[in-house]
Amino acid sequence: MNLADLNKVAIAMTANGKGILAADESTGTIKKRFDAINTECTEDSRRDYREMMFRTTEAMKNHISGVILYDETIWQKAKDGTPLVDIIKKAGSIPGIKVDEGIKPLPNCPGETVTIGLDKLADRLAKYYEQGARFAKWRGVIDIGAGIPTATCIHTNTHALARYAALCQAAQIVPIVEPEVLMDGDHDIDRCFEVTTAVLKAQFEELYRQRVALEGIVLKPNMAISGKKNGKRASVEEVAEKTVRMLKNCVPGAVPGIAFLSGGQSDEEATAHLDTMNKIGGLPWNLTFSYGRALQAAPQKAWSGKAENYAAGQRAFAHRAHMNGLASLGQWKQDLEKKAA
Ligand code: 5MM
Repeated sequence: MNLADLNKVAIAMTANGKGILAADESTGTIKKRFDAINTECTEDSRRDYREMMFRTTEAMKNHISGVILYDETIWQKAKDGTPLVDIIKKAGSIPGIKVDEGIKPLPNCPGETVTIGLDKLADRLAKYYEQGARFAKWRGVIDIGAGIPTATCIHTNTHALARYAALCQAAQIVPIVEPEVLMDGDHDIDRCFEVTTAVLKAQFEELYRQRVALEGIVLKPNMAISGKKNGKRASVEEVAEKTVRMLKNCVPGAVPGIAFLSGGQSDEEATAHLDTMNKIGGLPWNLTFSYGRALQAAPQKAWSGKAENYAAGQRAFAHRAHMNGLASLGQWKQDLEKKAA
């Protein structure tokens, strides 16, 4: 492992003013997104849609440090035959790859899951490196509900994430470590804070046990936030203050950068939360975005699977990338959203 090079990549992934585009929806998930915009989900339509974003050159150059790809996409070629990976690289962005193989029920823990994909991971990582991937992603899923998460679920998922991270670094690939605590329930922000704190503490303990070099990872956490079904949602200020407090308590300063998932927040909420945290400032790591839905909902709607909407889709993507780029610097203003509307 060359730690200096891993550290350089991790720093570039969370560079000032930039963040990560999570475009790694598995085929089932992208189908759901396409169903919502009445678009047929085929290999070509998935390619066209993703190519549209990757060719939004200025936004990619200025605000997107890296793109997380799904296995299908990393091997795909654009309409003109250029590999999609080359388009991403030409735009100055780093190609990355989702390497987990999804979630399965966790035995003896009703309602909980474990993320799979460790078998033969070393071989797959070597092939992805050859294809241009310089970072990877693995998402553990932890739900909050009555009697969950169990200690078994937290241990099993954080252990798998640490094993994945160690294998990535051995393959000279920066691991994005994503232990996601879902915001689907009716819990309040303090319950999310408590569970996420337990998960992050366990995560760094497991990373330590697997001898993962923290200078060569990027953490992708959820924010401390109210569950979607909670009637009394915490304010932007409370989310920012509690998330920063939680991270300061759990994440060592050796980690170069933290890139949040959006988790089902609205586009503007995800931007406002990130911006407010960066306005607090004085943090040991860069705080940025690694958003899927909060970056793509607008361009998906604008494009709606129609070639004539290509430019509108690119404008919508460029706008969200710009807004989140500003938020990563604490320079976003709500007026900028209104002006674009
Ligand atoms: C883009 O969605 C990713 C893949 O999901 P599936 O494996 O379920 O298809 C997902 O892991 C994503 O990278 C993160 O959850 C962040 O996306 P959001 O939408 O939460 O910002």
